Amino acid sequence: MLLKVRAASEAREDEVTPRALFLSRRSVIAGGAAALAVGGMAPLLSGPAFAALDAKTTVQPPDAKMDPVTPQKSATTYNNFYEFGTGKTDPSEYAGTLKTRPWEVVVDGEVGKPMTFGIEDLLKFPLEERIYRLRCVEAWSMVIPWVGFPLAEVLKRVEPTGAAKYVAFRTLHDPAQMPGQRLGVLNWPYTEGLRLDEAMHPLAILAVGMYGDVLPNQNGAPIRLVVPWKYGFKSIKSVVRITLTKDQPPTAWNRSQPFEYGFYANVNPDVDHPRWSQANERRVGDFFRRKTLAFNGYGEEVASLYSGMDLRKYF
Ligand SMILES: Nc1nc2c(c(=O)[nH]1)N[C@H]1C(S)=C(S)[C@@H](COP(=O)(O)O)O[C@H]1N2
Ligand SMILES: [Mo]
Repeated sequence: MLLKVRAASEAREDEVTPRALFLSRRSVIAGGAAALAVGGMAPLLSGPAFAALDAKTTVQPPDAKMDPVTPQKSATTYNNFYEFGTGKTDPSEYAGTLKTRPWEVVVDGEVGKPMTFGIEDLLKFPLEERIYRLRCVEAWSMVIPWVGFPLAEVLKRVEPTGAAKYVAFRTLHDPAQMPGQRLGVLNWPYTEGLRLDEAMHPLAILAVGMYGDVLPNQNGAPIRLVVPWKYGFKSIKSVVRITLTKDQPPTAWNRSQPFEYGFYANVNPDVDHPRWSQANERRVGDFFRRKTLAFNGYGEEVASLYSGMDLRKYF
């Protein structure tokens, strides 16, 4: 793998700095990181910010032509989280009703050792910062510094059987906390799926934080998937169940509009959405559009997962 991992040095300043202090520094650090990001140096400078979640390493995604990090304000107020409404500002306005403690994630299905992880257990996995592009199927994108760990770490712990070929994910279903679930815009709960080899890929992470702090509810607290080479809708939020399966699992968007949203949903500038082009995108905050990259720029790492597949058919 091409991930560059930097081990934290012993007793770095950010590990001994009281939280209040480094939080107050964050804006300065974030600004510096964004400015330097053009040169590909940003992740190394974000140390003090992510100590809030005690990330031990910074993993620079292979695609180091890193565009500036999207302002935190944009990434936390321009969201898709239909459980709280279909407007972009609905999640930040209404997701306060989501209760993220206690929280459990059941991991079961075709596994030798089914397990239930409390959120406290999940926060004990070694956390890394990952600065990834997120490319929404609606043709806008952001660059977000996630804090999390590889999904593979959880999957290995439950010991997938030889029959496991896919991984199904499910969001919490509770209309009292998630008022959007009272409306029939999707088949609730929101579900997603990956092939097992995609799920095991080191770029696929479970995120518990962003911008150095715990995930805001609107971004999928307390734990969500992030699969950077796929359209954003694959990155399911507020996950409560992960089930390994023999067969390809049904997924929410594919069920509601199968001709528009495929199971694979790899970012592909050559395959248009039936109602709009996917050839380019608007980075949130930018005026001009930019070209969309195959696999959202992560082709070197993930294209081999799809060798021999017709990606027009398996869109
Ligand atoms: N449970 C759930 N997960 C979801 C969604 C949703 O509506 N519900 N929206 C998806 C879509 S379309 C996108 S683009 C991303 C947006 O993530 P962000 O708001 O953190 O940027 O979340 C994805 N995960
Ligand atoms: Mo999206």
